[in-house]
Amino acid sequence: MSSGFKGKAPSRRQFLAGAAAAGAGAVTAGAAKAEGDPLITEVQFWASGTGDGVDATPYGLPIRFEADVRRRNVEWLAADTISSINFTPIHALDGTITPAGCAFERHHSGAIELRKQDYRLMINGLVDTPLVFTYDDLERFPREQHVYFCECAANSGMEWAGAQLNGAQFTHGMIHNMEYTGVPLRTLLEEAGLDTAGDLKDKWVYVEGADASSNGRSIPMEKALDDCLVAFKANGGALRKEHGYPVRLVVPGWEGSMWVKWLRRIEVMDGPVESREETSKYTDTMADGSSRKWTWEMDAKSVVTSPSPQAPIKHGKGPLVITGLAWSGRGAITRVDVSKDGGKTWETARLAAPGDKMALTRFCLDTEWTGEEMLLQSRAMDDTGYVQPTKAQLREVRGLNSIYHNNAIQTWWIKPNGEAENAEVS
Ligand SMILES: Nc1nc2c(c(=O)[nH]1)N[C@H]1C(S)=C(S)[C@@H](COP(=O)(O)O)O[C@H]1N2
Ligand SMILES: [Mo]
Repeated sequence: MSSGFKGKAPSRRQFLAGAAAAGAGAVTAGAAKAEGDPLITEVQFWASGTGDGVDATPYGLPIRFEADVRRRNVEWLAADTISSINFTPIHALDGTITPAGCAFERHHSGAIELRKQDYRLMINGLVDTPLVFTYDDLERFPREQHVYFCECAANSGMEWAGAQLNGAQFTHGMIHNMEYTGVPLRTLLEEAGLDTAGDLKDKWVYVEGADASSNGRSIPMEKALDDCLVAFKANGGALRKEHGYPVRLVVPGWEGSMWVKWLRRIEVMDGPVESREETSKYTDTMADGSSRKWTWEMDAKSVVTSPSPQAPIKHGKGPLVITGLAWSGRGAITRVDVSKDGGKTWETARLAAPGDKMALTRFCLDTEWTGEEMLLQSRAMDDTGYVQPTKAQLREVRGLNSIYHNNAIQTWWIKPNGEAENAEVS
């Protein structure tokens, strides 16, 4: 292999020098130290012996050095963890798919353990033939695979009154994005037969879980027949217990509360039930005290995940990657703008891939940081033409009494030392 290649390949130093001349700047600053670095000049212990054999971890977990990338809850939010929520560490992830092991959980009466053998799904009410499916039955229907985000309507809810929680994980982490495999709900409803229901326009389905809370929600028939999935796999594998094993409902683009886990019953009805989770909860109290209901779709939203309070800039001025997530429950993300000055001027970010409908979209702005403070914001647009509002714009319409459905623009105050803090410029 002693071809002429060796002589022609640029040395690391030449490469770095070239890169610097091309404007890559301070990314190369550490290179000069390479010569005296024992990590380069000495044989390290990991190269002096052998590593683990193939069966050391039949089902692997992340390496221990990444232990900090984990779900977290905010203890004062709920009296007990069985009816609470934790948050996805979005500040530490990239791409769009959320690893199941750190995807947020929201339970009203704890995560239950339900075996496939004990699983039953009933369809009843205004159907021609009431049916009960086992888990195995579900796997015999034609299936579909789709990537969708699931966002709790309470995501960013604590931020209505002002900047509150210090980290993208806490302000925006009630969201996950997975590839689901499942049977269209339409297929199962048609299997039971909808002639008895008559005109489907004013019909609803009521969906319930097998947990003690049951988390019942009413869904208009139009949505039930459109794109809802009765899902039994996420990210290629079985659903995790905490995400509804063995079967959950996927309601693309609509608030997480409707994504019933441990799905046990679907009743076709001639009206909505107006259950707890769609009256006293998950409605929006307006300025005049009245309540806005049936706000199912999650409006376009985005957040810079890095830099952010839990992901400060540690490398000083020079090349900086600003990255984040954008999504819309009404369709696909078409554009994301980033502002460094609290919304006075905007630059259009690069989308890692064209936005998928009702799925997370990753954006990046590859930029140079002068070392000055920034008021970092992102603003999402979707294919309906909707533009993510500022906090002031949202409050003008909704007042200050809301908890749910806060999709306002988020601001991170980046300080000259690279640290970041939750801030509000409105
Ligand atoms: N059966 C059941 N389904 C449920 C819930 C529940 O407590 N029980 N919580 C709902 C709420 S409010 C949300 S936001 C999502 C959260 O899904 P996740 O736990 O997979 O993140 O599940 C929904 N489905
Ligand atoms: Mo939720």
